[in-house]
Parts: sequence; C-alpha cells; structure tokens
Amino acid sequence: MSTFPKDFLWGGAVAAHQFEGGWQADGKGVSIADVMTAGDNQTKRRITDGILPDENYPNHEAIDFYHHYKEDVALFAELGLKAFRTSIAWTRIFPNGDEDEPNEAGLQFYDDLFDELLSKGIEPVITLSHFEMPYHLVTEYGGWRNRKMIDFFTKFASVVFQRYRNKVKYWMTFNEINNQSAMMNEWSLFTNSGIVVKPDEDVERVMYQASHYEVVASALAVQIGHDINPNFQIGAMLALGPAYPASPDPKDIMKAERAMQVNTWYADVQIKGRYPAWLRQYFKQRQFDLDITLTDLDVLQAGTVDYLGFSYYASHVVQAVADERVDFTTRDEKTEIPNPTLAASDWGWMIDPIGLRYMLNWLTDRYELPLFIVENGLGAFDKVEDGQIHDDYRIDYLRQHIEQMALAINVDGVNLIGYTPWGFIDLVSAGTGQMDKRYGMIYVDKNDAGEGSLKRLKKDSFAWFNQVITTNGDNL
Ligand code: P53
Repeated sequence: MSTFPKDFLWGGAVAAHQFEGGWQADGKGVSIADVMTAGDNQTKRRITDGILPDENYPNHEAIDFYHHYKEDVALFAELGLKAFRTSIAWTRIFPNGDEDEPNEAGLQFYDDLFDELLSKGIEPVITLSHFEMPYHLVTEYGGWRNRKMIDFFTKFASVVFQRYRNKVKYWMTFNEINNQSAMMNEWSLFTNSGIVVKPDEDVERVMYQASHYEVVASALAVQIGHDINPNFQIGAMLALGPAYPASPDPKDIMKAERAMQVNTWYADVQIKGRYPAWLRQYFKQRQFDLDITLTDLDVLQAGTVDYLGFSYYASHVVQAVADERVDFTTRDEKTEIPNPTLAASDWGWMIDPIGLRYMLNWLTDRYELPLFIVENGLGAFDKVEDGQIHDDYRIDYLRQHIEQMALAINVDGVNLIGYTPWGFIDLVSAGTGQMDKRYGMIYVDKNDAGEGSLKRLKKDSFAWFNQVITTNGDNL
C-alpha cells in the first residue's frame, strides 16, 4: 500500500503575475506587480509611482506564458502533474478593479487555459488574489485601507466563481495573507494590501484594519462560492514555518509562542470564524479603534474555509529582547537569529525538512482540517551545461521534504491532500524580482537583465519528479 492517498494532488504552483507576462494583452490593466522594479539579493525591489520609462519591470514579460500556454501545458502533462496551482490576474478581469462589467477577453483566456489543463487531466487550483490587485485601486482608494475593497473583491470573486463553476473545484482567497503581520516590511503591506505606508502613521493599526477587511472579504467569498457550487473547496492560504525558541529560557519560549500567534491568527479567523483571545485583548489595549462591525463578526463566523493551504520554505529562531514594542511581532531583525543546526539557501532561507513535519502536526492539532502544501521549494542558481541542468541540490531538497510528508501521513495521521512545489517552471521571484533565483524543474532561458530566448529546457529534477508522481511517492 502506498503512503500517499490514491487521489493525492501532486502538482506544481505559480502565480499569474510571476509567469504570464502579457501585462497589457487583451485589455489587461496595470497591477501592483507591474510597478515593481527588479532587485536582487542585496537590492530591494522598488515600488514606482506608476510605470516610469527607463525602469526594468520584470513582471511585464515574465516568461510569457500568456503566449506559450499550449506548449507549456503539454510540458506540464509530460511532467505528470495532476494539479496545477495558479492565480487569476484580477486586472485581466477588471482592469481597474472598479468597473461594472468584466473584460470578456480576460475571462476567455482562463477558459482556454482551464480547458487545456482539463483535457490533459490536470486539476486547476486557483488563488483569487496573489500579490496582483489593480494598481488603480491603490491610487484611487488607498488599497485595503478602504472598506470599499470588500465590494470590489467580492464582485471579482463572484464573476470568476460563476464563470468557472464547472471547471475549477479548488480555490484559495488570498495568497500568504499573513505576510503583512511582519508589518515593518513595507513590501508585504504593498503586495498583500496595496498599501503605501505614509510617514508618521501607525503602521500596525493600518495593517490590522486592512487585514480585517480582507478576512471579511474572504469569508464573504467563501459563502458566495458555496452558493454557486456547493462542491467548491475554498481554502485559506498562509506562509507558515515554525518559530523555534532560541533557548530553553521561558522568556524565549513565550516569545516563540507569541511569534506563532501573530503569524497564524489569520488562519484562526478564517478557520474558526472568530478572533483569538489575545488579539481581541491586544486591539483593546492598543486602543486601535478599528472599524470592525457586529455584522462583520457574523460574516466571519458564517464564511469559514474548507481547507488550509500553506507555503513552506523555512523555519526561524526567535529570542526574547528587552523591548516591549517587539513583543507582539512575528520576527524582525531584533528577535530573529540564525539556526546553527541548519544549512541555508543562497538567499539565506534555512532549509528544514523536519520543520515541515512539525508544522503539519501543529496545524492538525490546532485546526483539524485537510492541509494542502501549495508551495515549497529551493530557490537556487542553476548552470546550463550542454543543454543540461544537473540540479541534484533541488532534488535533495524536495526529496527530504516529501519524506517528512510521508512520515506525517503514516506515523502522525495528518490529512494532507496535495503538494504543489513552487515555481516548478522558472519564473520571476516575488521577493527580489530576479529570474536567476530559480525553483523550476523546467528551466526558462532568461536572466536577471531580461535577456534570453525564453526557451524551455528540462532539468534533471523533471525526470525525478515525474517518477515520484507516477509511483505516487513510493520511489523518491
Ligand atoms: P521568492 C517570502 C518572501 C516573498 C514571498 O519567494 C514569499 C515568501 C515566502 O514566504 O512568498 C511566496 O520568489 C509567494 C510566491 C513567491 C515564493 O514565496 O521571493 O507566495 O509568490 O514567489 C518564493 O523566492
């Protein structure tokens, strides 16, 4: 008997803005990803005031999947994928976000894509909002600072739920909705919520208000989706990794617990339908005076999700510091320290396969819901030699994580429904805007400067992952 359930969703994951390109094709509007420049390991991506000449915007062309989708889907089928996670670019459907009528050409593109996938037996898994809201909603409405966003988002959700009700079963509302809990990271507030931080404002209050509107919008979308098709499986999606205490000192243990609470409260609300006690207390103590209505609280209760999707890349170590202001944070430069027991990727992300099993256990105990690992992988530099890419480091990373998934299922009784490794076809990094931070089993010939033929090549990990899928995880 196989460890993995017989209908386990082996797949691959991407997001529209990081791989589609075609940023102005067929009426698409400008998204927040279209105004972000390229960076690298040392250089932060910049958010520009609209599209400026002479800047490099890597998402504009990305890997041009928009114009290659048929050949690419054929390659995904050859890889053996049973599931394919992507997002719907909101700006293809509502270019500005506040129109009355959707853009038919944008809707048609996803009809064609889903038909192509389904004809090859590949199940689409769709994120509604993955760091790509219409930029117009930022300039006109202030992004998710504004309650009106709930209407714009639920309208977008209704239109696509209705249109694809017979083609898509697995949905997620907001990608990594919890990234912004590290609110000192301005990039996360922009990518999650379209918020440009103003000097002298209380960023923490702004973050909690925007997050509240998003969990309400998510809960409304869950109800709308279930009304349209009761078979829809609609999930939350968080970035998750354990926060380990730096030492057995109870102060560090408490700090690690707090870091986990701050990082996961979105799942508490989306799964249990209510705010956790510590956070209700925190809102009162800080006197944020948030716009949270009684109706909102009913909506949260009525719109709980069917499963928890999450990304897993790394774990973190945190220590207590004698500074009250950092008590209620996830981690930051003051509290996070390196883990001497683990190796790191070239981008400094701690590689921790056992941490994935730990997380699967922790989430099962806390939520008792089906779990879906919708992102995992190693960002690395690849070398092409005679048309081949020998990425044994990537195979090792994925194998070790799959081994821990098998233990979590077999030994720990975790209900894991699928695994879609991130960026299984090379794409633009969200964090750095680079092409050369590669996660793929399929290589795409394009570099950080934007040069290359866009030709697709199979890496060694391609044949390896194909064998994993065809043996349902028995042959790693
Ligand atoms: P990149 C960290 C930083 C930025 C985005 O990240 C992240 C994370 C991980 O928690 O989120 C996801 O491209 C995200 C993807 C992204 C992927 O991680 O910076 O959902 O859009 O590409 C990998 O290496």
